[in-house]
Amino acid sequence: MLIVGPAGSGKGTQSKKISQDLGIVAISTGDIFRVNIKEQTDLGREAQQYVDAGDLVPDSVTNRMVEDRLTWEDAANGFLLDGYPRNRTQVAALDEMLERLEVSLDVVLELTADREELIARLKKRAEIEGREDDADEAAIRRRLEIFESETAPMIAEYESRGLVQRVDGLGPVDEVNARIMEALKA
Ligand code: B4P
Repeated sequence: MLIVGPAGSGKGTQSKKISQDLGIVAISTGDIFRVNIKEQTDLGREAQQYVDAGDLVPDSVTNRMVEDRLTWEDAANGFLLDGYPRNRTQVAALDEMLERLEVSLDVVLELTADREELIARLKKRAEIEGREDDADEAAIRRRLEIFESETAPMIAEYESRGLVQRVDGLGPVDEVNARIMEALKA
């Protein structure tokens, strides 16, 4: 399963809940980058400037990282990818990875929310968690722009494959989660 949506739409929040409910591992490319940046690994040093600016980390780096992560034992019984793929190049890479793993994609869950709500949520999180990319207005704008220019066309591609379930991400977390569970039943 994939979970997609603009920054602040609730991807990370909901993927943790879905992972618990369905007993499958949630893999967040954003979280992996943040851990590596904190620990200043080679990957973290490579990714930091892009994450802080709200740009996508280069596809070659991101694809390699996901390909490696999908070979871990905890992904053998199914997985949820949060924040990956984010553009068409990553879709093509993921298609190849899934083919090699002999896994087929069941659903692409798209969370939606209006721009004002997205910005309000990210600013609130900046106060609570102090993420650099939430604290910087230019980085927030950049993330939302990239969603429109690169990720939305990618979602359209999955839509043409009949895989997209769109869920309204507005409202309390538990309400959104209930909507997601309903959509997944369908
Ligand atoms: P991500 O970690 O994916 O960051 P995000 O888009 O902001 O989503 P996140 O999951 O953190 O937030 P959520 O909407 O759950 O990416 C960060 C950066 O990593 C990218 O900019 C890029 O540089 C890099 N990156 C990641 N993946 C990449 C890829 N595939 N290719 C290249 N680069 C990549 O939640 C936001 C806030 O809203 C939270 O504070 C939450 O508490 C709140 N919230 C959630 N649901 C709510 C609700 N219903 N009501 C109120 N608040 C809610």
